[in-house]
Amino acid sequence: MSTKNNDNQNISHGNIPKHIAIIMDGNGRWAKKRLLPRIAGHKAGMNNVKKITSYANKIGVKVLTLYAFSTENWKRPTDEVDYLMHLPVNFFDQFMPDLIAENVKVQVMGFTDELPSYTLNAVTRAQEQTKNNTGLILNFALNYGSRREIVQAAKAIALSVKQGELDVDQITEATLQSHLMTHNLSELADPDLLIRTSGEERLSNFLLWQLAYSEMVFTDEYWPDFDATSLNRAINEYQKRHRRYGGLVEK
Ligand code: V07
Repeated sequence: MSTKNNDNQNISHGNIPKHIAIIMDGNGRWAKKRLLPRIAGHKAGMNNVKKITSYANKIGVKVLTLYAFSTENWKRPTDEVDYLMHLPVNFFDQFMPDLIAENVKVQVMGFTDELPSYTLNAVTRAQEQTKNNTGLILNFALNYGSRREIVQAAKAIALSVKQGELDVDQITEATLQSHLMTHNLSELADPDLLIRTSGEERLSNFLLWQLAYSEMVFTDEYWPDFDATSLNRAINEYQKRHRRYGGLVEK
């Protein structure tokens, strides 16, 4: 079966990427273009998170990992950081009933102990309220940085060796992988597709280990303008690069 939408993007429903990761860039630029304050862009970006989540769930995506706040974002002006830290609260006040109805499971990964208590409360509550849901996993990267994640994994592994629980020769890629923040996504830990909006073509310290084999699609659209058609276009690009023939992947 294939679906054709109004932008002429055919997506094949047999080969939907299971795990899509998105760097949601361009919210500030979207606002500037409209002579609005940056925070108006963040709000529009947040509303778009809900739209894309519902659409991705509908077409059968299993995991959506969204880069909401990086460990570098604390360097932004205080009032902007303050606004951003309230977005998880606003997001759940506004969208929680819909997400529950849509069977979405919310997860958060990052150095969450450094978040303000109101932010941490909101994300804890959301994870709690959706923990038994079986639909799409909406995985927010919040105060996340990939190098720090890898350092944390290395320290934990070193400690296991020091305490005699692990032999150096037993350390494998699987050991490292099991200490990353994506480990509880199990076989879905590595994204099939990375999308970055707003024209930048860098990883910016996002999922460095996990993106080793992912297809990457970059688009000039600003995140608040990235809609279902845009997602279909990215998936279509993924499917063109990644065709399956009877379970074999032909590159
Ligand atoms: C944020 C909106 C999307 C564009 C990128 C920057 C601004 C949703 C959340 C969120 C995070 C965790 C959670 C529930 C919702 C969010 C931040 C920024 C910090 F459990 N959007 N969004 N968090 N933006």
